[in-house]
Amino acid sequence: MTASTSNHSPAVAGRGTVGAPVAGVIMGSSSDWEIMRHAVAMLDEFGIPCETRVISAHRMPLDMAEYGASAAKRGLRGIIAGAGGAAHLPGMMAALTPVPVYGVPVPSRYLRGEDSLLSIVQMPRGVPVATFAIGEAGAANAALHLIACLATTDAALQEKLSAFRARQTDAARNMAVPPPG
Ligand code: RP5
Repeated sequence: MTASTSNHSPAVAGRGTVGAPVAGVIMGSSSDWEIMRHAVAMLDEFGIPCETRVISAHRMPLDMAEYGASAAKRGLRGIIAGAGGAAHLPGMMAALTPVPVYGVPVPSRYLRGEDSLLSIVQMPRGVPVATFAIGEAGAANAALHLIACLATTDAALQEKLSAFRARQTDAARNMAVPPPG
């Protein structure tokens, strides 16, 4: 797999420099980009070609339906969907496609993203959305989870993931706090 472009405009449709995108990163508004860019950065780090799009569930319902209907045919293996407030996008996307959907609750202005989290995580039985933490960590972890799924059939990617984990372990082992006094 090849590294995708580093052009981080939220309106960019395709990021993979070579090969078709295997991951979609979609969000309800350009205002979600500050959170969702952490998913794209992680996919970039692992060389996963991805595409990004703003698709608002309530403002662009027909575009949302079209994206969902074409996702599998276009070769997407996972869709990371972020939204804030009454966050319908991940659940609706999961209803529109068999491609796994990874939901990222974006912090909202008044309820700090607790509304987004509950909107995404409380899917009724039968149409799952894998739901991650509110904010940047959730966006990065959604990408890592998608990468882990892809790595089950890609030994080279599995090695990259193991190396990533090992670096985190080393960094934690080297952490220090100031001495007493
Ligand atoms: C949701 O409403 C978006 O996902 C975003 O988190 C929130 C605010 O959208 P904007 O008013 O910034 O476009 O649809």
